[in-house]
Amino acid sequence: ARQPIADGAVLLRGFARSEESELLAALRAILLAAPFRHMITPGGHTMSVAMSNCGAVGWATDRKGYRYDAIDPNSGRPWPAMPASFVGLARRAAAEAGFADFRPDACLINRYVPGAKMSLHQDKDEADFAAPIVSVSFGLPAVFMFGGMQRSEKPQRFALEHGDVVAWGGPSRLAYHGVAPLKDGEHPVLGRQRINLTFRRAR
Ligand code: MD5
Ligand code: FE
Repeated sequence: ARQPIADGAVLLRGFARSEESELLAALRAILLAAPFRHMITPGGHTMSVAMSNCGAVGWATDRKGYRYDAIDPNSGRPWPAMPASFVGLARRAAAEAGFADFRPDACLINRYVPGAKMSLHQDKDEADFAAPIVSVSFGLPAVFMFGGMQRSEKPQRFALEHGDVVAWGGPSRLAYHGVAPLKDGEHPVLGRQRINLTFRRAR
């Protein structure tokens, strides 16, 4: 079902479930070429979320700042290509949410283990905020925090579960958001982790 959760944000419960085995097989192949790593923030903190990317460009952070780059800094090679199954899912989800012709060029892959979190932030390293961001959740459920246009606004909380997809566009594209510390548990498919695919038009 298509569930509006904020101005411009649409939750598609279970949207990725029917293709999960194909998506997760493609994900495993990506991670062999570009394994998860804990990146360092410009402030010198090691992120609790482990990350990788696929696509023409990938998001990365280090002491020098945040950026999108075609090269994986750990391997010196280009990020793995975005599989057709990923592009197709992101495009269909965006269209279902009302965003026609989404052409993602970056897919950030986030891995949360119990205790890992993402503090409130805005996604603003992309060139064009007209394109939505499509996020796909797999594995353990997470409590997602959706704030407003100011960090001081008290965030709304809601659960994101295995196979859920959210398209964030319009006014929600630049809203503050984050993920509460992951609660321990065991997911039948992915075990003790949550994986989130975040599709973006970066360039
Ligand atoms: C996650 N990742 O669950 C989320 C999914 C990130 C990140 O936030 O930056 O890697 S993307 C959620 C998102 C994107 C753009 C806008 C909004 C949420 N929002 O308005 O709430 O690992
Ligand atoms: Fe974000």
